[in-house]
Amino acid sequence: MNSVKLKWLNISLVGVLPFLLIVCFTYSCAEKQETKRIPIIYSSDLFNPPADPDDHYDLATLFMMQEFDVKAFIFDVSNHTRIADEFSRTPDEFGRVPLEQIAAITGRPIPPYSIGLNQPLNSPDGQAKEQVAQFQGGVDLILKSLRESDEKVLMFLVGSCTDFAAAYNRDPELLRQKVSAMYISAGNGPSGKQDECNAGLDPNAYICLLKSRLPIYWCPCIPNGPYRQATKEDVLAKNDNTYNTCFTIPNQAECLKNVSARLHNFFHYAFTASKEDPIPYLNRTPEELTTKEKWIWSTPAFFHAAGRKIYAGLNGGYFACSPQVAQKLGISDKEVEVYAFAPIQLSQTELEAQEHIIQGNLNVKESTVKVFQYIHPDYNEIMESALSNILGTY
Ligand SMILES: [Ca+2]
Repeated sequence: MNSVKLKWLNISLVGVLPFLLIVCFTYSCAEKQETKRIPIIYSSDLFNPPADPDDHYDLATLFMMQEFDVKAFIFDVSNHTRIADEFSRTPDEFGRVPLEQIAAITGRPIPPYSIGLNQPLNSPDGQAKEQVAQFQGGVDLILKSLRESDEKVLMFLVGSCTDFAAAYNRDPELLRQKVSAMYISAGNGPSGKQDECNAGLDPNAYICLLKSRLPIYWCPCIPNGPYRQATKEDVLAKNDNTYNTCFTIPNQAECLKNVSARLHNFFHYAFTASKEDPIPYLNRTPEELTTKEKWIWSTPAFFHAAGRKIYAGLNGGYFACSPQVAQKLGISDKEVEVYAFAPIQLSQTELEAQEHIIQGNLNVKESTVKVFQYIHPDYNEIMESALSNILGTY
């Protein structure tokens, strides 16, 4: 077996980071000011009823953050349309309903949306043009949105990598010119087997994006090995288990206790898999939410992309806000370093490629790929508080 290292020397110019665009975001709705918003293309395995309502938390967070302007929304259906069994979803179950609900709650326009590819790429450079027309709309929308944008666009994926990778493979130069940053919530961290759900849905697409030399912010979801979070001991040891974004909400009703009635009902609709008319449902009298635990992954990617920092509140809890808002709140001196992104050089032998294994070298000063790492032992508690507070602003 040829074991020549296929190095992805991800060292090149990194585009102007989008969070440099951020100015003066204000914390309360009443204080909203006109700001230059960051154009976003978002890909999510959002379903109604949800496969996992973590995507509803992500959707709500995305739309509550005034820094973002969602220009295109891709329904990643790759995990639920491949096999004709009880897990299959029909087109009316794709994420249109929660998207319309959250737009109604936040007063944001419903962005253009489309359904993505339903089969994985045949190879890391696959374009997926052979897939049926019904599932081509997502890639087409990505390319159209980028072509029509006068400025660079930030891309988030919180499901499979399929649509972003197919778009890249069809027009790599367009993405090089127009993508300011791409946040990839997938994988298992710097080295070893990449069998996490989002990475595993399309290993070719995942590898394609990591080696693309686009400005990638890699947000692995879980460590290697048994399904778990990093522990405080891992954080203190700064080991490989800390290179992932996972945190848990121990009690969802508690986390959501300060949200508006309409946002409460948005979550209630999802948690109960309601079939009622979705927009009028937002105005009903709130009923109790589940107290079950929930695992969450993408929140820090949103905060980082918006240029927000994390601060301890004057009366407890933690807030993710811009330095300008922190100054207004009188908490500028209470910034807490909770996570960081580190440059990483990735490589893979042909044998490793067959086994979905990658090797990461963190001992580099620069790379187009930057990997997320927990650096605070109280990461879980801090992130849960910051999420609760941001959702509580609507
Ligand atoms: Ca997801």
